[in-house]
Amino acid sequence: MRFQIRRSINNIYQAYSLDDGKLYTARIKGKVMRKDEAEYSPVAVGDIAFGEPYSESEALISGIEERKSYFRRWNTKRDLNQTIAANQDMTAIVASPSSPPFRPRFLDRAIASSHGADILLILNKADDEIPEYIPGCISLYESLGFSVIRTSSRTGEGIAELRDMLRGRVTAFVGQSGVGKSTLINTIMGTELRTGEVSYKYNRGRHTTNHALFISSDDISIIDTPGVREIEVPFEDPVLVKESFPELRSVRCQYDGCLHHGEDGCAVPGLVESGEIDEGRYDSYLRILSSLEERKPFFMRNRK
Ligand SMILES: Nc1nc2c(ncn2[C@@H]2O[C@H](COP(=O)(O)OP(=O)(O)OP(=O)(O)O)[C@@H](O)[C@H]2O)c(=O)[nH]1
Ligand SMILES: [Mg+2]
Ligand SMILES: [Zn+2]
Repeated sequence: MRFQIRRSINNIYQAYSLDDGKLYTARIKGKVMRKDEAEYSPVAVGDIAFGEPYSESEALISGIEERKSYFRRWNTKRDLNQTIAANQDMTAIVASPSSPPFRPRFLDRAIASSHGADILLILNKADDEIPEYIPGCISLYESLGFSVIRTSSRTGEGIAELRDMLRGRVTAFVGQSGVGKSTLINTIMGTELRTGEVSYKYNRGRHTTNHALFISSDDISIIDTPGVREIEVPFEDPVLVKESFPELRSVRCQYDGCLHHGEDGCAVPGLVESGEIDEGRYDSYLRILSSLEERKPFFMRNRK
């Protein structure tokens, strides 16, 4: 049987059977899938798994199909990659203007943690006062080709437009805790997901959503994910990181496949100097590359 994973809590999954249309509580069969020790959990919400039921409502999963896309982060507590959502058509990165504060470098890391899916940037809580630097920052992302939308669950701004963008596909909502992901999903889907108060003491969310969840209606499917305080890019091929920076992936330097981090004949520093490439974005990129170095097994380090 083939299943779509709809919820994952401590290695127990809610799996929707694509064959009989029933929901099963599923576990991973034995050790077959544990061989990939580099992953926090071998199965993520959105995965298509195969396995067999062993009762009316329980099943064993023995493998997953290759992912066409994923959002994956570095789990700093466990020192492992962790896939948060899989097989989404679009990753919606949700941010808020002030509570919690808007952080472009967070966006850069979130973009670089998503592969194979379109990116949508959502500036939510548009009813809140928008600090002066934000519109310019948003235009930069638009000029790089990212779709951006402003929304508010309070005033309804942008909701109809967002609904249109979500129609007919699967979208994973990711972002800092407290930016209003679950509230937005409730507004769109009419669901009653638990939402929380932003902690004013720290001006950040309180991790109200604690596991990823697949929600679908006739024409819209959404994966809600737990908010994070910080996002770290997973350990992966630096070429993938370069690919997620549109302004860097197209630059041709002296060496083919230049990673733009200090190689001889690299054209990027000049483009940053002349203002054609945004300095903050380039800085984000360099920081991500060095964080990957720290995650590499030592014998692979310092290889360009
Ligand atoms: N001003 C304003 N506040 C909002 C809006 N949407 C949500 N909030 C508030 O933001 C807080 C956090 O909302 P949640 O929907 O729980 O945020 P979340 O992103 O799901 O948080 P996590 O589950 O921790 O990742 C709540 O207090 C909401 O009332 C909005 O459009 N405008
Ligand atoms: Mg939430
Ligand atoms: Zn270069």
